[in-house]
Amino acid sequence: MERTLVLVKPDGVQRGLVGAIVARLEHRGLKLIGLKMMRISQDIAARHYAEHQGKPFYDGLIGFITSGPVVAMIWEGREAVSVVRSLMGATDPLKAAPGTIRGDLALDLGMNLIHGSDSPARAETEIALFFSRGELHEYERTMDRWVRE
Ligand code: DAT
Ligand code: MG
Repeated sequence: MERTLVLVKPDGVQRGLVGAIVARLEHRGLKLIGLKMMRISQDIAARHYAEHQGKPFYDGLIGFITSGPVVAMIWEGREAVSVVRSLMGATDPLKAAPGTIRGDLALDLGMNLIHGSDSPARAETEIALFFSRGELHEYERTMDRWVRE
């Protein structure tokens, strides 16, 4: 079963949207297996956003993601990576479709509320960057027995 890393960014925490974002992922049927509030260090931020190093928005991106606490989560489910990406909406909230988290709740390109891993391979790397094994909580839901992989 696929897993993905989700971050509620500092704007989401400060706007009181953690519950709304968690609810959307829960309601879709994804399974929450890890959750913590944390302040992202410069080191973790640089490793997490290494792909954007050198881009004009990089310094602002690192400054923003380290500016306040985030809520980090691991969600599990069938094709969880792409399911979360579609629930998030486009990177620029102005282009995000209504019905998506960014399309309904955000307006600014930097403060776009949520991070979700963009591929299964990236998800594995990001999960290892943010969570230790003991912070992942596996549990059985009755309906998991009938879920196709
Ligand atoms: P996503 O968060 O949808 O995966 P990304 O990985 O391309 O998008 O970029 C990471 C974050 O960087 C994004 O959530 C917001 C910010 N960002 C991306 N492109 C930007 C741009 N052109 N100007 C300002 N911020 C940008
Ligand atoms: Mg990305």
